[in-house]
Amino acid sequence: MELQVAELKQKIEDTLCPFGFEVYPFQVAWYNALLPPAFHLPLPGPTLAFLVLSTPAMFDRALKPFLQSCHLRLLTDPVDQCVAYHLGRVRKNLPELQMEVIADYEVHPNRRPKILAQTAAHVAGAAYYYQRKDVEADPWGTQHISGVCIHPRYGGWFAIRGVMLLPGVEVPDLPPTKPLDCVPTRAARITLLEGFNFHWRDWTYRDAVTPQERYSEEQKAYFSTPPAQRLALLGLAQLSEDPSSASPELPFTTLPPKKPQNPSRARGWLSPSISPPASPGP
Ligand code: B12
Repeated sequence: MELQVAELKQKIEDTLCPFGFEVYPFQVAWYNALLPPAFHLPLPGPTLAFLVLSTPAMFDRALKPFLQSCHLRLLTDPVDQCVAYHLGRVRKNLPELQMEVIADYEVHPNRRPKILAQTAAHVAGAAYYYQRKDVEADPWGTQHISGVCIHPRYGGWFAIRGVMLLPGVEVPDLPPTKPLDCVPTRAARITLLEGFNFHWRDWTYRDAVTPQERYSEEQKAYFSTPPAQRLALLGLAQLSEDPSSASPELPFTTLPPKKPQNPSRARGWLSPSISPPASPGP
């Protein structure tokens, strides 16, 4: 890996890894090469970017302390605000760098996602993106089948949080890293894609490989609970839903709040026949 990339990666990891995140460098060109122009990132191909994902540890190491520190203040999207807070810390620790962050939930006005998180995870070598076309003679006929990324150590027990782009930092010699194909057989890929598409609420697709760590029962309960009741589940309560009670000290330095542009709205530009999940989790 280029020295410059290795140093930057180390600095970002020092900031994020203790809180349960992982980062993987890639070139914008690798991402753009797989996508039609409408999805391209409008930066020179050799521009350096980092894919950011959260591991199961993020819940205890980042989210719970964040919720406790924001106790009784208004949080509209706690997980996204927590991630934004931590990505903001990266920005603060690297003030000499221009940095653009695109979160997984951000969409264009036509509702197209600003970043295809799974394609980015694949080209960054973080997690193999299994798609319908990776199954020979697939059995699904005319059904829409969404693809899913599997991480070699966490299986499906992780979430892709976004990408950090570093305009002006060009790394044409960065060698590409292939993601590990940890679900190599046709039968296992069918089971995986069916689990992700038709039974994702039972969590089983996440065990496509035996993971090093899963979400705890508490974390699963948190993400299975409707957002309005999640704080109470952790023994925390919010005083008021009045936006004027939002604390000016909240460290939202990186990303706008999610509310108007969440994944279930992102769904709208795809097929109207796809039904949204009851409570999207990580
Ligand atoms: C919209 C959306 C939904 C919609 C529609 C799903 C869909 N994929 O069609 C709905 C609401 C149904 C949904 C549901 C769920 N979702 Co969702 N969703 C998204 C979101 C925001 C955008 C996905 C999207 O629209 N992609 C657009 C399509 C066109 O992209 P595509 O199919 O990948 O096609 C491109 C590739 O094929 C690429 N390409 C072409 N050739 C090649 C070759 C290679 C090698 C590669 C790599 C790429 C590539 O080109 C195509 C575009 O032209 C992403 C986050 C994000 N920003 O990406 C999360 C995301 C995909 N969802 C996620 C999850 C977990 C879920 C749920 C389990 C609920 C949950 N949150 O717990 C359920 C699963 C049910 C299901 N059927 O998908 C995770 C998946 C994590 C993973 N391990 O892969 C993501 C990444 C969110 C995250 N933060 O981690 N989701």
